[in-house]
Amino acid sequence: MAAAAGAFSLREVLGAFQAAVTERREVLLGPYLRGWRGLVRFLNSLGAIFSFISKDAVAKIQIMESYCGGERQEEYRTLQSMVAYELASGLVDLQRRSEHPDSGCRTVLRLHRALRWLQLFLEGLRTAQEDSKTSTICTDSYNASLATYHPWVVRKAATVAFCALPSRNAFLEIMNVGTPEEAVVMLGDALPHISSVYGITEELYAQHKLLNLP
Ligand code: 1PZ
Repeated sequence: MAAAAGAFSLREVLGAFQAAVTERREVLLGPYLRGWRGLVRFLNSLGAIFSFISKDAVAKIQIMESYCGGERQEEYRTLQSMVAYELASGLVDLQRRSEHPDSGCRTVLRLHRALRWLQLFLEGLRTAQEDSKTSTICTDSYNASLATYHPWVVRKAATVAFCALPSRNAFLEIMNVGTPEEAVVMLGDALPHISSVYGITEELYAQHKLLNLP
């Protein structure tokens, strides 16, 4: 069954990441943040137990949206222009958070690390056996990515929340893409675009030595 008209489908959300990459391999912040907004909406639909996660994601999306709609919005059109502008203007705290605690560079870095989790998680979901547990796939992806950057208490809370995730088939269905089989096909189409955004960002941040921003 196809997603009902007007219903929220993860297909469009993941499509935003496709729209974020230009021919010149730039990452457009508008579509990137739209993708994140959609992911948060999806996360909220999974239940209140995830709200501590979505609150943090929303706070970061809002920081970025205010730059993108602010006085220097031209500089925040792409990730590349943002990095160039913030670095050239001394707007990034490189050693510890002090004068510029919420630079675009450090804020996107947090989302970027979470995108790695998303990539691993969706790939895990796509390729897992039908009877696999979503919570296990989620925990494994988290431990292989984001967990490294989180203190014990956050890791603990996250792992507890993951237990509330529905079974793999139910999860594929709430994506609202159609049958679980159709959702798997959609993930196969969408994941290369997420990988591409992730790879371009990782390369850009590595080039400018920004991968460990406080
Ligand atoms: C489907 C299940 C969803 C699982 C989501 C997996 C991610 C778990 C992340 C838990 C962290 C939440 C608490 C906030 C932590 C913040 O300290 C860190 C670092 O930011 P800083 O403190 O340096 O400002 N924030 C993050 O790591 C960003 C986390 C964003 C998570 C977005 C998840 C999107 C989920 C999409 C669902 C399809």
